[in-house]
Amino acid sequence: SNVIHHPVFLSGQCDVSFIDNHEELFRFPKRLDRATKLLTYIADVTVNGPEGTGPELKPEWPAPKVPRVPLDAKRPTGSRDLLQQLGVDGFLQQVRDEKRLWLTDTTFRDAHQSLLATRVRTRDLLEIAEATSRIGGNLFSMEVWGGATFDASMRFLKEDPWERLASLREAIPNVLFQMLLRGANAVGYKNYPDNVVRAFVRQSAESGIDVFRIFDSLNWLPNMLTAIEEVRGCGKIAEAAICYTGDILDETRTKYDLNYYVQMAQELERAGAHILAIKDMAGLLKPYAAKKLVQVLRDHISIPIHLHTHDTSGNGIATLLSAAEAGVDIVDVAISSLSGSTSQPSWNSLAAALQFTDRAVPDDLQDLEVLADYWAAVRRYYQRFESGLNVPSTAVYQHEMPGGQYTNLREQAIALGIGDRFDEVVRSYRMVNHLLGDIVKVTPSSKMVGDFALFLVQNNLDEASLLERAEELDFPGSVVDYFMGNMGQPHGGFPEQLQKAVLKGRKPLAGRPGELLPPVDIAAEQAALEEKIGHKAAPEQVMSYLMYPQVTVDLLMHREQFGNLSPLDTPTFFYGMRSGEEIRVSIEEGKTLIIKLLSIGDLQQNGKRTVFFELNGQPREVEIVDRA
Ligand code: 3PY
Ligand code: ZN
Repeated sequence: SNVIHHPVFLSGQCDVSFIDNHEELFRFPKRLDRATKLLTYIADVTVNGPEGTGPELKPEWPAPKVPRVPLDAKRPTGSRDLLQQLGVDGFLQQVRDEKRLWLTDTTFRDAHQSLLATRVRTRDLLEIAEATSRIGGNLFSMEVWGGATFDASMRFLKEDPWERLASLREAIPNVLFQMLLRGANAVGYKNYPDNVVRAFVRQSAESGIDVFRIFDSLNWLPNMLTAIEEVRGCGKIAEAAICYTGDILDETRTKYDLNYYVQMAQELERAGAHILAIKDMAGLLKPYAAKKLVQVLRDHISIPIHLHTHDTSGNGIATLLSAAEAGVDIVDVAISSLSGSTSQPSWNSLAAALQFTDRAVPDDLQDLEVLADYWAAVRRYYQRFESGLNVPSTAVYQHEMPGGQYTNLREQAIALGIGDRFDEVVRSYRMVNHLLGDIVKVTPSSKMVGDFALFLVQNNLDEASLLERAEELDFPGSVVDYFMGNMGQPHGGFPEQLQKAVLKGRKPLAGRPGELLPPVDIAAEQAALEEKIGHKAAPEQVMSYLMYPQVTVDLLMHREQFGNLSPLDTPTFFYGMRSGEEIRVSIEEGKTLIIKLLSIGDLQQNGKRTVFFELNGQPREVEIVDRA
């Protein structure tokens, strides 16, 4: 329409050179603005590399095949339709009554959090969403949100997690959406005042979450109650978790024995949990331990039991099968090409293993392969975030590191310049757990153990030298927080001597942080955010700001500078463009930009480079600071 309304065009005096000679056609404020922002981003990432780590030549990958689903065919009735028909209690009764095993697909959340440092972009999820809603129409739920995806999407992918949720919800209306909520820590790394947790739950429910898996990083029940109550109040499903650590079959490890878990499960049922989750975040639940745990829990509680594990040791499928034999109702799996290792066991494998048994799942094995093919191709885009851990590793039984932490801790170590000492970091992680008296390790307690471990390696400290020098050391913030009681109370208490050395005279909190912290004035926070960004903020953005003030402001500023980057394909998003390469970017329905990168200029005195493009056939230049 820019063309057909142009006076020269309307006068009829034009041929094809008309567009070339009238650059003003592309100077419409909004449109040109978006294109310029996009070119600036592409120039920047081409010159400075993925996440600013130095330029890397973009590899050439074959395009993933997106399965063509018969879009006119009726979408299968899914768990979300059932929930709407039957209500929470009726639906969960059906889950209990049916013989089949129910599955949760974690591909959109934990799988990539655990394999690819949480980097999978919304665009790649959306491409396969429609197909998943049909092929996965028999799932109990899809875990699509929460955990580390919330801050990682803002921090690294420059995405708004709420936009991700809204667009997935639209594409997948029939299957329950599940999120991981860290109890009083919501989707952050510290305890928030109760009113923040409640507001966050309400907004998440409103934005499309149906099932909330709620845990506390120290298995400290008081930290879970507010969230459970609020989820119930929203009419959603409250799935409360016992985090599994240790080994219930090992009689020498008495701190977390069978009785410990049974008691906690009973307390959670009494507290109003609709479902009990066994959250085996590190993959420590061995097959025969799973059988025993599920059997005994089944005898002591009546709500459905949902097992979450990680396949780090290679024992994952065996664990799920023995839990299935013992009567577990729901288990977590991931599509095969994003399964195994630090991720969940394979959906495809489990579905095949259960065929022709009374716990068989109704999923079509061939269709699952189609989803797997898509993800196998997409996974290549993220190869630089792979953990390098591609065989079963029983070392997890020693270090007990959560699957979701492994790749992230590795990234942290690289960022600190000790990536080549990652072995030491892992050993140190185990030592820290021992020093702390064997604690439950899951976000944020696991992050604290990780920070502590990195700190020891950076400072060349072992257990003896640490204890000797503790008084004079300046411990990482998360470690101080932990010993202050800001994450809650660990089972068995704090090691007193170390606590004294870390706190250096400060008095630790005695009660529950969420109760002691003054309520946040949410309207005032909204005003503060709006002041910083210079325009009105949506309620969802305010929630992000309450969780991660700086990250949220940075994201919104990034948006101002570069625009919404979701239309960019993932290889271009991470690597930029090769000289001579041409891409098409569909910025909205019917509007496609054709971008060609011609060349990158030499480094100038002012530290900048000029990047030469062609945008829809017109030459364009962008100046970029070379930070590499
Ligand atoms: C998270 O909190 O992000 C986790 O995945 C914990 O297992
Ligand atoms: Zn997990």
